Amino acid sequence: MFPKDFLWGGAVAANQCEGAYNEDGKGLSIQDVMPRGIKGPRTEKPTEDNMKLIGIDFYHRYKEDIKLFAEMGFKVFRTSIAWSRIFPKGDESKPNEKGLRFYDDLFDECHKYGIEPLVTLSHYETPLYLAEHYDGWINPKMIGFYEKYVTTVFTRYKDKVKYWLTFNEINSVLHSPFMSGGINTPKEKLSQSDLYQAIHHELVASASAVQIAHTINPAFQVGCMILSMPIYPLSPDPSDVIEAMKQDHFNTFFADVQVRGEYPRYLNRYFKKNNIHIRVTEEEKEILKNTVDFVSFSYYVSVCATADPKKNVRGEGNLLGGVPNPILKASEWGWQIDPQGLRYELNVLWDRYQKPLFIAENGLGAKDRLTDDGNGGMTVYDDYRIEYMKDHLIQVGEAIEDGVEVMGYTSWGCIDLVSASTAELAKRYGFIYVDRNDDGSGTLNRYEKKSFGWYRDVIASNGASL
Ligand code: BGP
Repeated sequence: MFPKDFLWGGAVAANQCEGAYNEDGKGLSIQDVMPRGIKGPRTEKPTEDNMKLIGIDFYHRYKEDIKLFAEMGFKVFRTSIAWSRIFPKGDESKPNEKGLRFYDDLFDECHKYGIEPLVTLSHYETPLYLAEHYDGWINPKMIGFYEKYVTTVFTRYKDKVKYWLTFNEINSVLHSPFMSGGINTPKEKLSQSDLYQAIHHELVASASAVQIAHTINPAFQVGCMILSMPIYPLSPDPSDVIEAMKQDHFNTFFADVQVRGEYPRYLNRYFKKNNIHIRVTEEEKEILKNTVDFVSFSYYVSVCATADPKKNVRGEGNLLGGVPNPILKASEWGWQIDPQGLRYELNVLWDRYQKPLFIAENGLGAKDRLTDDGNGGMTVYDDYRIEYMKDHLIQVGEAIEDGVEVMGYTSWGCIDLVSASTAELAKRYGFIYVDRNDDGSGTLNRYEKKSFGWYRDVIASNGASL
């Protein structure tokens, strides 16, 4: 049984849906020069083939979209604030009023329908200027810029937003230093010490944001957000089990610091072995003690790990790939589908932290086909998406029965948007189809898919219809 105040909803990120990349004083973000996602090289300047520059035009159509979310019965809507709308370069002393006003209107629109916003402060959209002039989170000055930004938005939206997330999938910086950490130094040239120094700065900034948030409004609930991915041993060989444990440490250490307020000991060993040195001041250690109120995470895939180099052939899967599981099927993009892994992950995180959990992302990216609905309209018969979500939500219900405290679930890309990893529009996640294609064609009109009505029923019955 889902708790009666369970927060059902959907999630997007500003850079993947808003478009309007240079309107109303917005500065460039790193996404404006990433036309190929993480797969391809960045460009010097924004180029027309970058689907994110227009996105799904959410910036101008959010009223229509939020109305549709309300029709599905959303209790919560997760989006991010584009940092470069508020501080166009990132290091200014004064914020951009037009940017602030946009989010005022957006949050007001949510409240009109009783939808609670859940806001990610930094979702892969560092101001480009900070990447190019400061090398992103390698530079300790980033902490101050971030503090200024979060103080500005916490103060402005004090009475409009209650739930906040500090950094989207904070652990993904291990894989994508530019996208996740605004680090301009090419990955190949980035030393491990610099990478972990950048991570340290983000962790300090995250803890500092928690402290600032609670000073501005003690009722604020601030969460961390990690890319979660169970790592199973590929075989019962104990060496594989240990390998899986070691790989898992790289996912969990971020949350360990954010939830427990200090670095876990297992990291010391890794640092020593790899000659990694980072600067941590006494003052920073104190700041880290400002721990989060809840733990949020994305869940799409599980992977396997093996100690046998011959079998260690990695596959695809939500930024941090792994060895494919021979038992599981995969999506069209090679992301393996494992609903029970979600129950497992919920139990593991609950046992580890005893903090309320929030599933901030989960969903199926697929190639949808818009067809006649037989009544003069158009729709997508996305039974595969319904099956995916049903299977996963049943496992959320199981975890709740196991005793795990789950606050809510926001399905990723509740309306079609641009993919983070590949920057395509063809990889669709939504309950709402958006007519826009990767060649730039399309009316931008919205159409309800079959899953739209299905999710509405799930929410209306508080999960009983699953
Ligand atoms: C997560 C990101 C999202 C999102 C999602 C799906 O990694 O937080 O921004 O896009 O994965 O990934 P993709 O868009 O690559 O399919």
